[in-house]
Amino acid sequence: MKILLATAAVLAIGGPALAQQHDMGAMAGMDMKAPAGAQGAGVIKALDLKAGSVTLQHGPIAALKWPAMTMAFKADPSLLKTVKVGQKVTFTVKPGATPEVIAIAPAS
Ligand SMILES: [Cu+2]
Repeated sequence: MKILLATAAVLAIGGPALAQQHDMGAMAGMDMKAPAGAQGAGVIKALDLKAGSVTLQHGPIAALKWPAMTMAFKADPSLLKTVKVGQKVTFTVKPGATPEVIAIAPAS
């Protein structure tokens, strides 16, 4: 009987511990993706869904050491269907030779 109780206790502890490990694995995956994007906020000045570009008047992006400016970014046209010119947005930039907006959403 004592052995059965001990086994039950191990299983009870083991359940949440395994769940925690799983969460930590997911977080590790997110950490690996983090350097690929920097968060910014700004206003949409122009959209070109055919060319796949968005012009943003954005605030400073500390993670990239960018000052505030107005510039055009590459963006997947499907991302740009959810926003419009004049709208305040938050966005994620993947820096590079041609900086790309990889996520964009109306600012709440
Ligand atoms: Cu810029």
